[in-house]
Amino acid sequence: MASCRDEAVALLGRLGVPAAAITGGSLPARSPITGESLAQVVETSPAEAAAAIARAHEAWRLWREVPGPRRGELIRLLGEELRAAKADLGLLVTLEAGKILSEGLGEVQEMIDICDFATGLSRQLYGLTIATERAEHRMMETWHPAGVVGVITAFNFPVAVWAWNAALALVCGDAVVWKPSEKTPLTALAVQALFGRAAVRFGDLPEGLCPLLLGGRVLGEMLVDSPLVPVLSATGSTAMGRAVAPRVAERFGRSILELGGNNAAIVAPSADLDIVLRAVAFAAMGTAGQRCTTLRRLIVHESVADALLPALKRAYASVSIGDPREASTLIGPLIDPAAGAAMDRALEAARAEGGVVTGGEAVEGPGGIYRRPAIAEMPTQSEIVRHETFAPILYVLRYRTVEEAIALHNDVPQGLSSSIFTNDLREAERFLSASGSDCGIANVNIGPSGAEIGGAFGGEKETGGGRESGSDAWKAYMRRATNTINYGRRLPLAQGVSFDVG
Ligand code: UN1
Repeated sequence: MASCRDEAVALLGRLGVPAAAITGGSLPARSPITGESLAQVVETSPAEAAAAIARAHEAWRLWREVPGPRRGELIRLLGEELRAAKADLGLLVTLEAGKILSEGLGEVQEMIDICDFATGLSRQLYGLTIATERAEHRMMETWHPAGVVGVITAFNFPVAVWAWNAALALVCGDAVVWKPSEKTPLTALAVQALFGRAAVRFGDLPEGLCPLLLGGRVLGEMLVDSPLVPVLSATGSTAMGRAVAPRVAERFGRSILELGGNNAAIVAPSADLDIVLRAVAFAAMGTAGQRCTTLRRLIVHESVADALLPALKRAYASVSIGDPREASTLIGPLIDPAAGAAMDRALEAARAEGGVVTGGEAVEGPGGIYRRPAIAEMPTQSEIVRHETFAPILYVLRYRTVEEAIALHNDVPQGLSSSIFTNDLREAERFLSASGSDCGIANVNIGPSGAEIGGAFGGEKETGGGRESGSDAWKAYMRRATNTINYGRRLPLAQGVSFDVG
């Protein structure tokens, strides 16, 4: 295999990233595959960031006047650029975030999908007309561009999460200022270059509408605190959300938060175990356990546990771990040594809490941090099970009644995604009902990860309550106005109030 650095430099050149942006800077870009340095990225200074936010605000003032369908044309062109660059950008995601190539390509596909969605949406930014109590009046609501949207993204979906936010925000008439993870500046630069190509083809895009801020926490904090940023969308840990949300609220900004998950699947007695096995393998081990939707808890009925667990352990033992560029690899590296240490600590805690752990050991790879995914059979839903560790650890719990399973399922602080595997209609509908799963995503007979863009994505409780991507998530990127119009010659007041000055 070529060195990650050589491959990355060639890809960045093809994707249109200027060499000056990735040489001699103070932000190191590393590949988790080998641990090697890929580039020294030039950081954005706080003064440059402040100027970029101010420019984005000015650009928004022009962009908000551009008709929605014309704004949609920009996103249609971005989708075309992404289609043309899919192979290169997908491989760059693999090199910088460490996910296997088919997942790197899948992430770019997710960007293309949201561009298609947003292009259609650009002709459907509609409000309601509402019956009014007054004669010769009309009441309606209209949706207007909100302003600058700040987007803070995590390393694990370094490009797709930006696209969910940016594609919607741009057709909604907003400007978008992006602060990606310090761990993935190169994919962000590549997306910026592709966006630049779309902008040139578009023609008259306001200057500075969509800037990129590269660097550390201080830049994210500028977005959090800026009064020029009415909407802040942040993806990351619950700890990050806890720091961000009150600061945005303090200035009456709006935040869209996608924070930690602790996603579970219930396996009922009637479940099709072949489907369970395949779904659990992808949901729990895919992306080396580093999705916010990763399956972390398997709640198995006691009558099927002894049939399912040996098969699952065989799958865990045989899964191929290593260089994610190899076609045969299913599990790539963890993002960095800290992630490996967090996994080791969590497994120690699981043992201390009475768990029996299979797997989890270090695996020799091409230089990065590689771990065999682990299964931890736990006596109870103890502290470590209730905690999100961003690593491939699947905690297994047993249950007797479906009520007990749903109670266990909901008894964690997070509420992102969930599944039940059952062929019993009553159980499935109970799980999806008001007294079932308390998550933002609840599935039947598929795993909790790998959601499509057409639905609203996000979750409750410590997951933060935000919704991105499909359905009517676009509304969070706009401001709503209620309009009442009098087309008569009298002035009736609402609620029958009389106030006659004549
Ligand atoms: C994330 O891990 O931050 O549903 C996003 C999924 C993907 C997105 C995950 N479509 O797993």
